[in-house]
Amino acid sequence: MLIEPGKLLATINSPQDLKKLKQDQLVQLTRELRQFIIDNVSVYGGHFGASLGVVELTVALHYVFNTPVDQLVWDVGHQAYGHKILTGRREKFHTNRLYGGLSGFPKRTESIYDTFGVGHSSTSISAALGMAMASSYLKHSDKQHIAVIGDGAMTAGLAFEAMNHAGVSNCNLLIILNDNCMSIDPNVGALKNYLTDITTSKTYNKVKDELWHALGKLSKFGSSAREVVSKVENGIKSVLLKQSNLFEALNLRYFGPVDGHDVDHLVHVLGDLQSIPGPKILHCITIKGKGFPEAEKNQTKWHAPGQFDKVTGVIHKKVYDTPQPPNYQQVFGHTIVELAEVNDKIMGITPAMPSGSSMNIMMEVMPDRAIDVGIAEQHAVTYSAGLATQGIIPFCNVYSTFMQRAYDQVIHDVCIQNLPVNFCLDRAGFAGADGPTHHGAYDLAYMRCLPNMIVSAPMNESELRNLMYTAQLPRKEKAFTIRYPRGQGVMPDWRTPMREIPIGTGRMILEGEDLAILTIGHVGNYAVEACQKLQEHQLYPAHFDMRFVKPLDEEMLHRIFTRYSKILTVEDGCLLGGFGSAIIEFMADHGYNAKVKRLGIPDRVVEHGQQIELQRETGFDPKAIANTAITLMAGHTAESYR
Ligand SMILES: Cc1ncc(C[n+]2csc(CCOP(=O)(O)OP(=O)(O)O)c2C)c(N)n1
Repeated sequence: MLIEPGKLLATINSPQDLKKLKQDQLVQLTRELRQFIIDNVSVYGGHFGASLGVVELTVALHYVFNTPVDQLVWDVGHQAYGHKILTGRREKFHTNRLYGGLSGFPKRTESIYDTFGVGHSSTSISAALGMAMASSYLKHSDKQHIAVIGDGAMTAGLAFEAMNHAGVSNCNLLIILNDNCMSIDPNVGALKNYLTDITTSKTYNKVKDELWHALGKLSKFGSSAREVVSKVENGIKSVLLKQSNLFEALNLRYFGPVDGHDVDHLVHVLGDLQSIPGPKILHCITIKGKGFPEAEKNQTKWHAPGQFDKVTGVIHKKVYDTPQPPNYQQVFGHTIVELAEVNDKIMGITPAMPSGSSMNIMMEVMPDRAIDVGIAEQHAVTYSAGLATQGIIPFCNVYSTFMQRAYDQVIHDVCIQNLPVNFCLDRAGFAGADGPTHHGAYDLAYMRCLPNMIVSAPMNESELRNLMYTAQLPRKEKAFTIRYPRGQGVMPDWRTPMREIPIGTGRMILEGEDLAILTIGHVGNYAVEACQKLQEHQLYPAHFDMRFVKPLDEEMLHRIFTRYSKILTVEDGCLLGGFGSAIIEFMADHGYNAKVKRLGIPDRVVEHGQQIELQRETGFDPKAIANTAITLMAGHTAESYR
């Protein structure tokens, strides 16, 4: 379906075209850009509210700054749709997040305007500061460097590390704080309260207004602007301002708050800030979902709503005739509540993903026992470790990809101290349309090499429940990782009674001959499908769901290696150092000599697409498993099974 841009937008193929517009045309352009985003996302899906909220900012930034020479860095990048559309990707925008199409995030290989690849939050200030330092070293003194960061992303330690550094630098760095009071869920923590205070404080706004008044005269002063600014600062940025402003205290000049939906004013303000040297921050107030009433009203739901009817605002949901399996996320959310109702030591921790992980279910019914700590994975892990020292049983739920950020905390604060913390790693395996920044590809490998760590993956809903049940049983030591993918399991009737799974035990799914297929986690269901197909070809491999990557079920493996000379391992994780590697290590350590073939995520960056498309591409979908099994068992070529 071809989506037509508005008349003005149709003329913009680069920021150079944008600069040809008169300033009084910008409001019309923002309307058209907003509509184009609505038209596209309603049909093709993707992130929504965040991009709508920065339409005016995006237009103003590209209108004022000399991109791509000036370096514009978007934090997270889920809000950069307007940026993509204005920087030559309008005609391809309908491929956004689709297999082979545009990435949903800024990506250096996609456009010269994408100065830094993003997806994970809170990197923008560090990256822009690095660029600014480089420019200063290379004597590109006129070059501007702008980081656009949300109030949610600002809660992360990394953002503060960067500001701490920026404050003692002399770089041309402009931080734009896009404050909409929202993360995906409502933003949390003391910083949020501070930003609200600063936005509503009368004293503050009086000082601010005076400052802007003075700044408004800047253009008249031409090259003496810097002098004027310092006078203005000395004059009205009083002791009060310095002491009461967090950013000023870090030596960043603070400007704002300004209305982030007033494109005219933004152009004016950004123009002025261009001539103010050194690190500075502009505080913009915006509304997430601006311009689409449903999205403004329910900002969490409309963060990434999927396809919807742009007229009625109704989100399209697939309708099925038969009961469907739940998402693993829902199973986690309900099961932790069930367990916590009986075991009062259980607590839930999420770093900024209450609705994504379904921790919000527990937060709703047990608000004092389930907490969102903000975009702060490192803190979430160490905080959980602290809880564990006092006998609490923490279930720290972190997306597999975001746990990468807290790796040292897992090692230093949990494993070395041998603390019984439970980690539920969500979105393990391919994340799908979010792409390589979000794939949970590495967790099996990065967790299994750690001492005092149990690593498991459920093959279905019931197994997830059992693993969670097992993880909350009294245990004095060892961390316990349970990783599961995004999306549906396989059991419509999933509320099965829970039982303990002895740690380090696998289970046989299918008895067979010649070949043993060893799987870990949800991809075991692909092997089940493959085995059914193979039986039609009179091929009968055995199938084992190993359940634990660490400790491995050694007894079972001894039996397997004694009985089978051909082994096929399947995992939705990286092949280097993952589950298959563990099996080969076992084989080598015990002197077995089987023919082993490993299927999983190869050693390269796998782009975005639906999970199944990516599994097909990388060769571990049901068909690829069956074909590999045929090759191994009968020496046939992979083509023999279609
Ligand atoms: C390290 C990391 N943790 C979690 C996320 C998931 N995430 C994506 S966007 C988002 C909220 C960002 O909020 P904010 O920066 O205020 O931007 P807004 O969506 O409100 O525009 C979160 C938590 C992430 N991308 N990176």
